[in-house]
Amino acid sequence: MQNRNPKIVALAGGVGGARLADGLAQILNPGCLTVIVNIGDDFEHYGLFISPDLDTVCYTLAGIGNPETGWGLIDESFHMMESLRQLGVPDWFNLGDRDMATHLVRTQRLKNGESLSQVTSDFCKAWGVSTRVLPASDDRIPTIVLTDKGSLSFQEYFVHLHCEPKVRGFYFKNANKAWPAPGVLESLEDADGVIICPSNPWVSIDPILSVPGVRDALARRLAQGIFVVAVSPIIGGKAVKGPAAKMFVELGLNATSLEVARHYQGLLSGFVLDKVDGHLAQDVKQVCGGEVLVTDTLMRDRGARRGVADKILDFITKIEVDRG
Ligand code: FO1
Repeated sequence: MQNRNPKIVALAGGVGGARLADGLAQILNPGCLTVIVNIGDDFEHYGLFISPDLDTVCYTLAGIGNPETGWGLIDESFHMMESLRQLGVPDWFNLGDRDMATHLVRTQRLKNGESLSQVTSDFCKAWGVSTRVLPASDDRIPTIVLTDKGSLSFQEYFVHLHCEPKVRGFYFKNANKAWPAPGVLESLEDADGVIICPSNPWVSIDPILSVPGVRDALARRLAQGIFVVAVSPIIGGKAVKGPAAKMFVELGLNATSLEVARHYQGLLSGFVLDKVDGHLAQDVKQVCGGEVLVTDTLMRDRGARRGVADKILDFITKIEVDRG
């Protein structure tokens, strides 16, 4: 990338995506980073509209996210949950007392007819987040997890049933009728580079790619020569966090970075492997358009997030320069 301030678009889901987005935001000048976030985890609970991945990304970028869980707020309490339990309502989804403000205001504004992207933009201003955070769509596209226990809503599968059912497939309900949120296609058309964050390919990234126009925009930009790189969420055959590796195995695939690269085949010009998986570099090169970065990709703290982001941006810049 010739220019100093590359315009980067990051596709992100849960915790891994939020962490890399935070690393990128620490390096890139304001206005250079757009994060397009998964909304397939969104659901209605106690009459509240809850958008977990948007909140995880925004809280992490704002530096107020709970570093242990990766979701919800730091310094949180759960007194409301105790009162809910006394009232005998389901208590498997923990809503923090501070976090409740987000769900109450989002629900009120969506019921007043505002869009999820407008609410998200105002929340970012309120939380001091200068990075542009966009929901993949303002429409509802709930991820349905097809399992040996039947079709489950994402949170039912992920939280209530602790990812135990065996997955057979995924369905992004109403995706074919959805529209990309304002700015999503524009940011991809304007990007100097796109980074697919180390999020779950099946239930964080695929839902974003299922929004009509997004996958085509990515393929078009790739053909125009911009750099599209994916970062593996699987290291040494295990997911850093969550059920990604288990899902690959249950779908009859190997739980490896190579399978992750294959999952995105046709959309990539490069791939980022953790050092533990350096032996897969040659095979991954065949699959992902030839450029592979092997580095330490674990993001244990904010400094490590910045370090990983720095190496990825150098990687992209180097390739852009080599291509001339
Ligand atoms: N994940 C859990 O495993 N248990 C919870 O009780 C839980 C509550 C919760 C509340 C608000 C929120 O924004 C996220 C929450 N998450 C919880 C995470 C949520 O399930 C996300 O969808 C996953 O992190 C996947 O991205």
